[in-house]
Amino acid sequence: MACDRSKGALRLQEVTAAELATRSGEELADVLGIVRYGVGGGDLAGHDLPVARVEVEVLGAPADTCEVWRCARPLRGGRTGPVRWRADGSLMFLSVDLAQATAALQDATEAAYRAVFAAAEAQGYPHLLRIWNHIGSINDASSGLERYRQFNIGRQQAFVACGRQVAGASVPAASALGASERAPLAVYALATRTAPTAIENPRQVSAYHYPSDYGPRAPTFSRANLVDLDGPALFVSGTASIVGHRSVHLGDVREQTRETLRNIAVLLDEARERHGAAWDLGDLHYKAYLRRAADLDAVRDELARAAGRPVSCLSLQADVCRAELLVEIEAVALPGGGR
Ligand code: 3EB
Repeated sequence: MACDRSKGALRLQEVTAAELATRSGEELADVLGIVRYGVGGGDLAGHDLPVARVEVEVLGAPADTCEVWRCARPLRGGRTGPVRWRADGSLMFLSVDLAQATAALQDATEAAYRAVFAAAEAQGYPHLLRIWNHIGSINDASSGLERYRQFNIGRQQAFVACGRQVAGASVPAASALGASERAPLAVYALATRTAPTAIENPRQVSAYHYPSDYGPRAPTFSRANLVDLDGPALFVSGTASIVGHRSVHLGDVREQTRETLRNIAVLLDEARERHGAAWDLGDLHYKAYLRRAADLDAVRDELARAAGRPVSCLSLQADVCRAELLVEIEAVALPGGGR
């Protein structure tokens, strides 16, 4: 499977773990990193690759579906502390192996983020473009505080400790979802050599300015991040049915999906008006996280309707970080379509 530059510098594919297990190291030489979904099931053994293990159930696709990030350049890879990484000269994929999974969530989060920052800086990719977070039992409270709120404290502490801004243009795009209680924290990320451009949503309060009703420390993420990867690429953060800072359409998954897609459409308007990057909803590759597996058809239906054509969407059962939210949707637009 030789690299095909005509398809763009970065591609995202879905492949089952069973199929990946049959591939030789040579065939995986252009793989930047892998995200292995599914509750339980084996790890991807044998290959010296960063593999993020995300303990959520896949909906409407094989239970062992993996996302495979491929690129068109020679790769380097290694391990820095608990972080396994590969990098292609402009982009770095990082996955944290959490040895300290028994630590309190706030401390485990701070340690994971410090490790990501250290590994990215050591390799010359200091800009965090996109971070994905999966927190086991995300809506449960332990020591009196919801686990998502504990996570937000640890995340912000790591940014401050590492001299990073916790608001404004350098804040990474992100998602934060639940996972099986067996997997307390999974963190994986993309980092770049050159600074991306964060985009905020004028319909929403920036998450890093949320009032303290949502926790003692605000979440540290931007609504989207735009970057040049041999052409413009857009990473849309996990997006939900939030207007201002409030959750809207409580209990109605179709309305929540429509509001979420309005929010994503507004981010595309911002990308077009401010940065000249022209995408519409039909150009994106989506990932949808559903609190209730039974909502799959409703979410797919609303997505196809809003996009105006069938779009690719990997759907997963995962709790969303506010207990009243039923769906969160993220997206990417890659140069050349990225498939
Ligand atoms: C929201 O808009 C919904 O804490 O990193 C979306 C994306 C959400 C990222 C995060 C949280 C995060 O607040 C939740």
